Amino acid sequence: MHPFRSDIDFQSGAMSRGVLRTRRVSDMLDYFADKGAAREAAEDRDPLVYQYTTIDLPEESGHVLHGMTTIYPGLVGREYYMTKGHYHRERAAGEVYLCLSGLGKLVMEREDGETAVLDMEPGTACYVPPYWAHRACNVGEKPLVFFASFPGHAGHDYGTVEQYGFANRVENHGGKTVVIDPMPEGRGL
Ligand code: S6P
Ligand code: ZN
Repeated sequence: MHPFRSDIDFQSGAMSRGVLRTRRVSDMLDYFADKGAAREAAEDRDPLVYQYTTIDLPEESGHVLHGMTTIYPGLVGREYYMTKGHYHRERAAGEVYLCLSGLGKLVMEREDGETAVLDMEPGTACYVPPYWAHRACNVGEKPLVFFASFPGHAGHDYGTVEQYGFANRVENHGGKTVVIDPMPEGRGL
């Protein structure tokens, strides 16, 4: 393969090459806590929640997949717009998120119940170690834009998160950002 470059707009998250995917509320009905609010939004104007572009590279070890994500500002019920979130199919594959614009929270969780939440702001690189599911939430008023880079063989497992969700949810309560943790004292695992 020949070396190549791509051009990125830090404000919008647009990338000059790669495969663009979009996620609207209707694509995520089971992901938001407030199912009624999600259904209503989907039936109304079905807003774009996020979009992401991944460079089209062979999904094999040795390559470094990378791409851009833009999560728009907004709420479904009290919950901030967020990505679906996933484990890597190959659990031992980590990832780096570099925030370029906006404000976010990176919600992570392990299958043994361990959880973590990191703040994302322009200039922060967040490390998602192997075995951690990850979801980004936009808690600001403008688009949250970040660059992600992960091993070629990582693959994606969306099914586990779709079925069990994340323990922690990020919500807006009266203008304040709150991380809802159902077991703040730990899960005793
Ligand atoms: C891929 C990486 C990101 C996400 C993107 C969308 O491993 O974590 O590029 O694909 O942020 O999120 P999701 O959960 O819909 O893939
Ligand atoms: Zn990932």
